[in-house]
Amino acid sequence: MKISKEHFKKEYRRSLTSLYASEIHDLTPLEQYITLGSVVKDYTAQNWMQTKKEYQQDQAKQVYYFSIEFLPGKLLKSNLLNLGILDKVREGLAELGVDFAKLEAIEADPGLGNGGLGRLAACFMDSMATCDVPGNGNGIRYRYGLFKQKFVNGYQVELPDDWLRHENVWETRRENKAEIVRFFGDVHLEEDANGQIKPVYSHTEDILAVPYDTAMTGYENDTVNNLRLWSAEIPPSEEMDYFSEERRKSIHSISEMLYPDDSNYDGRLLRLKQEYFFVSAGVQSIIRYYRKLGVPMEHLAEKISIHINDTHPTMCIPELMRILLDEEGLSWDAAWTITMKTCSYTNHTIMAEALEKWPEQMVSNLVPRIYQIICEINRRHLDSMSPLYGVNFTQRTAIIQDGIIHMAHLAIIGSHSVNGVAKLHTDILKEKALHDFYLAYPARFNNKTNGITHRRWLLLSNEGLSDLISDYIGTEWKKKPNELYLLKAFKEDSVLLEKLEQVKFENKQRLAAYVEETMGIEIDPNAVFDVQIKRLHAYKRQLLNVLHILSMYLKLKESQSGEEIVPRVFIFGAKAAPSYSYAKEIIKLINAAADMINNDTTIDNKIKIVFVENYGVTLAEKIIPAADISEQISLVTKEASGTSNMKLMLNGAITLATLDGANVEIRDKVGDENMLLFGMQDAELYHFYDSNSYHSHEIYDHNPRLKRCIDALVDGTIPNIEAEGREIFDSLLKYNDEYFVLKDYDSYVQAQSRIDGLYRDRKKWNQMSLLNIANAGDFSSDYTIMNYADEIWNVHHNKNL
Ligand code: 26V
Repeated sequence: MKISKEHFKKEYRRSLTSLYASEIHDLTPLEQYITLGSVVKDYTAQNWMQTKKEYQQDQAKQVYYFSIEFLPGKLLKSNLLNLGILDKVREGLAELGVDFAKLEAIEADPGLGNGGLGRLAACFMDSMATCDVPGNGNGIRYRYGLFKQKFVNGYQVELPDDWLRHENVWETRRENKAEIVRFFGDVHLEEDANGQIKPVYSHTEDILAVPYDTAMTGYENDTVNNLRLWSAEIPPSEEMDYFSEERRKSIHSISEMLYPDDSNYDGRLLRLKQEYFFVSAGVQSIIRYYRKLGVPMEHLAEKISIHINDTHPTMCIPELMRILLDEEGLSWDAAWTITMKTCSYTNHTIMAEALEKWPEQMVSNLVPRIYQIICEINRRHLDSMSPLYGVNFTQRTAIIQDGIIHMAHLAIIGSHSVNGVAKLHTDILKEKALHDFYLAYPARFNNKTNGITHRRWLLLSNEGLSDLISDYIGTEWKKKPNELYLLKAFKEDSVLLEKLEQVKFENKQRLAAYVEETMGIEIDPNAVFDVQIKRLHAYKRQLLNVLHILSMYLKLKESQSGEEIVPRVFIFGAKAAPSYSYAKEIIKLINAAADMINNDTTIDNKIKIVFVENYGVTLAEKIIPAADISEQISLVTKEASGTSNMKLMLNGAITLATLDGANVEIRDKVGDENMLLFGMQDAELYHFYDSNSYHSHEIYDHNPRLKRCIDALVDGTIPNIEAEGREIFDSLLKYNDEYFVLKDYDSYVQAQSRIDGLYRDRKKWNQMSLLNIANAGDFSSDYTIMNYADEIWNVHHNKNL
């Protein structure tokens, strides 16, 4: 975008006059931020309109990415970067006496997701716009995002995330694009005047779905796509009922808050309502757009692709069927062919507890017409499969079994593509978790390894490293991130290696200052910063990390010789689902260990633990550039992909990992020698499962060092640990350690013990770090998106990347 600094300053002044009728220095920082936001939004508006016009004129095929979560992070700086005016705006503001960093800090971080799934959706939005993919996001505008986390006495406490308290400058409410979503009531089929069978509804409860659109700007390409989030409101026909408190509450509750649970499937009616709400509004608005194109319905799949991000939006399939059958009057077979060609599905977890299964009763009561259609899909599926595969096999793939609707089954049966999110994960889907479906529909299964946008996760959050890279290999890599491999040529360049070390050091200093200011903990930027940032889950094994810290600490205390270790700062960021008590106990354990270790003056600050409160996208942007070690230590087969592994690698951290999820692809890129691998591999784990031969007690009994750490949970070693210590102890011994923490412990400690030696050899360390950065470009979500575009959606993208 061609905008001069002077032009920007003029616009900024004009905007603040029109918004506040005040002088610049009379504005509060919030008002200044809103002024800046409105100027930037204006800048995107032209391109936004133009992009929409071009898509319409070209009748370009559009992708609709349906996701119940989007975690975009703050948008001010990313919009400026993508518009190509970040530096100009910063300078312009400085000349006006305004501190950009202060304004940036004011923006609310929209926490409309739990973790990896929602963040992936946001990276994909960024990459679709950048790769010129005509892509639309479709989700829910939650009034409250994921809870704000506080620690009180070491325990997690949840507070509401009132992210819309101040104006959201990025969104545009589009009341004229609202849709009606029907719930409850009765439905029966009747023949209309033309002899068509049509459903007749009575006693339904209708909700108005109002879209709020947010511009998704592409990187220096003038493309602006749309993220559409729906808000539930009272339909105009019911304004008379506005004063019915109960009805008003029940409507608003639909888009009131994000469910904070990614640890367990929770079959609540409100959640099912949320799912149908954004699915129905989204699919209706797609068809409304499509009708205007004047292309026959039979060609829908040539113009529209609907992507189902995990099973939450699976009702896209019966909802599209409903519209094609009931509103468009198509035959079942015609409607089914179109629906299958249009829809595709991504699976994000194999954890059985997470798979969505709804009671038939609940679905038939809440969305009776959708229920009828699901039953018919199921009936036809069974009828067509049984003769080919026999009754038993077919029954295992049924959508409805014993009064339960299996959403993943519906998603697979109604889609032309089913993908996993990393090689290992897709192999597990094919060979284990979804094996029956793979036998029936082998051509549908494919892998799309996750990616991350290198714009947010390097250009924006690590400017020092970005500039250093550009000094050596030019700036082409910003548009073609795999060109980062050019850095490999500088592996022996000691000047670059030292500069790399210096950039990391400065990032660590910045994080240290933040930690000191917000938590009062002093940490030394010369220490190794060892980072584990992700949701708190037993399978991710934060406990393994803590047990190792305890063993390091106890060893340090017990060794009279004063063994020299490189000082270490262990950094954690993690929220636990409010109902996941085991995860909360681990949080308490980490905080108690932090209190004990951080305040023990006898260990000479050799170990520190920092557990940041309220981990989210904004904190990730501060922590990742400062990381030396990336902890990716899930039990093998359990982490579908992981994406913090990619972000940390891109910022030069060394990965300490099991061969799980996308760690496998990271190993394939950087090689074993530039990572710290440990732990069981999948075959060994399956052997334990098959032979039932794992007994954690045996390991405990034969490993005194490990025993000492585990005993510390219950023997009073750690102050302020009580019931939770016992619960964790029991999970490991009495309940046989479901996630094989004890099994992998020795191997983890060994991998950990290599770190000091490697870090002391700074040249070697910096080389490893450089090679990690050089190999991380392939994990840009730009490539992932181009693969989706080519192999699943069959849509246009900018091949020049
Ligand atoms: C995870 C788990 C694991 C513990 C037991 C129950 C349960 C329930 C739900 C979930 C999360 C499901 C969806 C999800 O967020 N998956 C994440 O998706 C990321 C993006 O593909 C991927 O990188 C993560 O590995 C995956 O956990």
